Amino acid sequence: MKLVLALLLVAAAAARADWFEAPEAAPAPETGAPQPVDQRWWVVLPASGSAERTRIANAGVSIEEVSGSTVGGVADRRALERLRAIGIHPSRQTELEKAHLLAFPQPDAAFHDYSRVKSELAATAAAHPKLVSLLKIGSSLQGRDLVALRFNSDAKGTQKSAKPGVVFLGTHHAREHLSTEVPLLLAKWLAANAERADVKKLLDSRDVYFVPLVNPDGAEYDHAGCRSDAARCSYKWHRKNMRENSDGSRGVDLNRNYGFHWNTGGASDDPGSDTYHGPAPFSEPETQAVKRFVEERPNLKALLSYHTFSELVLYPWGHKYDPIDDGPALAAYKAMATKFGELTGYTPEQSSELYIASGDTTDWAWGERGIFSFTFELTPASSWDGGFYPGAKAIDPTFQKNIAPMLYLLEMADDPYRAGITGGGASK
Ligand code: 0X9
Ligand code: ZN
Repeated sequence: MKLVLALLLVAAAAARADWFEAPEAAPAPETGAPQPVDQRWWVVLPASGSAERTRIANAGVSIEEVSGSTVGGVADRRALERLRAIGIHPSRQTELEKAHLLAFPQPDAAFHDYSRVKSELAATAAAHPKLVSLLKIGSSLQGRDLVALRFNSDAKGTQKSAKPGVVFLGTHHAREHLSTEVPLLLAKWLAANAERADVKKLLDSRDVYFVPLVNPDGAEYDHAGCRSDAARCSYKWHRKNMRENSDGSRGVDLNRNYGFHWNTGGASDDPGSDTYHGPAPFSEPETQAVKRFVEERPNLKALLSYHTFSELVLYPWGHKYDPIDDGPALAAYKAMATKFGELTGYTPEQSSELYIASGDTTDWAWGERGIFSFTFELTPASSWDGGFYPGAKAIDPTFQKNIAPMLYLLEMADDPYRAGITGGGASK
């Protein structure tokens, strides 16, 4: 047994070394042979600040990690061509087909697929009928339900509430499966701990929603090769929804499709790119559903959208470098982000410090609706620790770490501005 384990470790180390250390040749120039439209590579690129990262994002790369003066991300052929045209050359480049097999050596049955997310949410609502209700906020492109769990001690289903509202969203990006687990487990935790004095006080005075799976079609597609009986998973590294684009590629980046300063930077015109913004703002049923959900609930005061990975707490603006110009709001954002950082160990920063990207959820929710909105990039910190596919071992610690930030956001939701006055403290 030990020998087998040792052999596996050696094989895994060799495989990792191949992924991370051996630069591969740039893609061959186009020949007569047809190329798959959606072929993509994991690339490591030199970038020493947010302006350089934005140039890379503008070329259509989905930047996934920042490490010193380099970034790692996913690029399609056109993004590679654009990078080359502006003089940026990958120091490493690996076909995703090779990388993804390394990412998950075995199936991860602990992750919830679409049908298990639905059944867990339904079971939670059924077990707590006085507090919890289940609602459908829309349908995905392929017709799957977009399901929300609501916590409100008075109002159920779609009944109106005047209580300050908070919404937690998961998995805009298909391959970020941990961002389904966290809101799902937080919702279950809230139901299980509803009688704890501090939790009860919050739940009596708030209107709370969880939508753990905004992009069910993409998530299902991503793990379709990972049946529970599969010897090895072959996740597809799929990011977008499942829109069939005119060039034969798949998907619109839902976190570039929101209609606030849509397509003004860090989003791609290339349908094959991982950051394709779609043909129009809110062209996708998934972003339309979130929009409608938010617009129908003027009591919403705070929003948190979970993504992976890099361990960051991000706040608007993301479409421009300027800070938000409402001084008290900016002070509140900074204080809350700092508090979130203390509670999680994640790094707080304005979204555009990472890189400019337009059309994301939080810029829209803040810019159009005045909702205090954050993006959490969850565990792990880097691709060395598993990137999008950190394995089931990451679920519980990441969920546990995110309980206190959830309670803090619920606490602050009656008046988020007060964070700027109290320095992030809950009371004035
Ligand atoms: O690029 C994204 O959509 C998010 N990162 S991810 O790796 N999960 O794809 C971050 C969005 C943050 N917003 C801006 N930088 N504008
Ligand atoms: Zn994401």
